[in-house]
Amino acid sequence: MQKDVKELTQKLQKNKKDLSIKKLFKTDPDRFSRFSKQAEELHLLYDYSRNLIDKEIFDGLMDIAEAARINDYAQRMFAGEKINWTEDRAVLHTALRDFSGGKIEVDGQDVMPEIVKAREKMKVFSEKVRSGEFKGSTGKKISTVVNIGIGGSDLGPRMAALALRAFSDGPRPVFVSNVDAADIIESLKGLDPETTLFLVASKTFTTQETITNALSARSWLTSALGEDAVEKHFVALSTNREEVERFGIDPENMFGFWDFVGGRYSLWSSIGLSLAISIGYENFESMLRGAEALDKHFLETEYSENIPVIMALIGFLYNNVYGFDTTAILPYSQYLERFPAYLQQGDMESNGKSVNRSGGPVDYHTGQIIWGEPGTNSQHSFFQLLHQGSRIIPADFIGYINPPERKGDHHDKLMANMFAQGEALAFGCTKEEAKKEMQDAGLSKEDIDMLLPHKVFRGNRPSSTLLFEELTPYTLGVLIALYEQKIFVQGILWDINSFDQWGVELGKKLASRILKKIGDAEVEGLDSSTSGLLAAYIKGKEI
Ligand code: G6Q
Repeated sequence: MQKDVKELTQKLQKNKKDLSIKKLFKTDPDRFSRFSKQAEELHLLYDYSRNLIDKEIFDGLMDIAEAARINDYAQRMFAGEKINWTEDRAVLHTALRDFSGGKIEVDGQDVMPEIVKAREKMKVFSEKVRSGEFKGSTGKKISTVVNIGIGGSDLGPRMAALALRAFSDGPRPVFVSNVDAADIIESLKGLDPETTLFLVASKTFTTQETITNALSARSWLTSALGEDAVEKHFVALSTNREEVERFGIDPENMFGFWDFVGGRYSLWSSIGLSLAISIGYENFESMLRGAEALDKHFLETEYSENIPVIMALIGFLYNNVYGFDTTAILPYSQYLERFPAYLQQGDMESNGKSVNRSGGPVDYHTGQIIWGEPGTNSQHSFFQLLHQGSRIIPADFIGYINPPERKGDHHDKLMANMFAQGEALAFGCTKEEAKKEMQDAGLSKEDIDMLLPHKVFRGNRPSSTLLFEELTPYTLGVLIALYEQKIFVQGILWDINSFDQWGVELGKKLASRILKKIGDAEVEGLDSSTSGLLAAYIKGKEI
């Protein structure tokens, strides 16, 4: 951490108090309005009143935000400065959702004209596929679009395509990512080569998993329709023209983006083409505009009213002052079923670092550990631990006042559960309350005595709630950008580079070394565990 951020954090650690959320609400009838924020332009109500904060802690967090000069760093990112210093790159996924008409320069070159051109190309192509003007090699309309990619080239479009399913009126999107053949085998089952379009999504176009899957898809297609069909059934989403051509895809059918768009931030680029084809370009653009609105809020709102800044600081407080280990992400929307998985990459790949800006080791925890599942299903699985486990796990609830479609009282029930869970976590159930409940139910004294300790909920478990007006492409854009900027702010607080990912390289390198050994049936030069496992694999392999 920068020196002054560290000192202010130590001050918070030293003055750490045993706050009771219940008492905080009792002593301050205005607590909800004090610690919540309605942002009309984002269609969002953010409630952070059920957290372990009081005015003094909140002010302490604001001092940290000031000391960290968050807005200065944000301005530098948005202006195209090369803030990803280990890769010597600008970080401009924000430019992809910029409709202001202004200039953004990287190395003295305005990047906006190229971005506008790329958006136009996506628009024209997605409309052609949707209308049937673009046809497969045998003249048939495309009915299924298969996105082949992994990591940032998969998680974003997959999550968003699921989230916006209710808006899909185009070809069905399918996603293949795992190098496990099961993924492509099962995904291709029942598909018709004549009406299937493959989007090979890979920034580098060298990723083992993606190229392996793309080659299998290619042979599936050509064995049915012949070599010439490739041109009409394969499109590339990439920055690597040479490799795309080498694969046999016409560069005309390549949708580019740039080095300044990190993989896990690339949904806003041509990597989102499967989504644009599925929901239509207008809806896709609306998602970009939602993200743009969030960016504007982030850049122009004072820290004490700034939602991503507050979210980041609360996460920082739990991580670095209270020492809570993990954070649960709990969308009360089936549409957001992949959102926690998406966010795991966004958050943990960005901030799972232990080397600071000056190249030295950090001596504090970085990176929130994120996990979660949609409610209400998760209530029937891990909520037990959230309510009565020995650890405190702060949670983010995400819900919508209006779902894309109402059916009976499903949504009221869903939301009642979400509100109730936050309430139960915060306020729990005292001994007296639990006893009275059992007495009212007519239980014997012995049973009450035996059950009582198990029926008590200590409460005081913090959570925040993001309540959106409705689930639309626009509000999905807001939600994703909100977490992106939260992650960015935390990277500044922890004084790390949130935009590289060297930590994923070693495993890849070792896997390719081992793969060569499998081919050679040679197992020397490895540690005894790796060579033992490998020997067993080679011996038992059925060919
Ligand atoms: C994300 C990472 C990583 C990347 C995948 C796929 O920030 O860089 O998840 O997206 O490794 O890479 P390609 O798009 O190059 O295939």
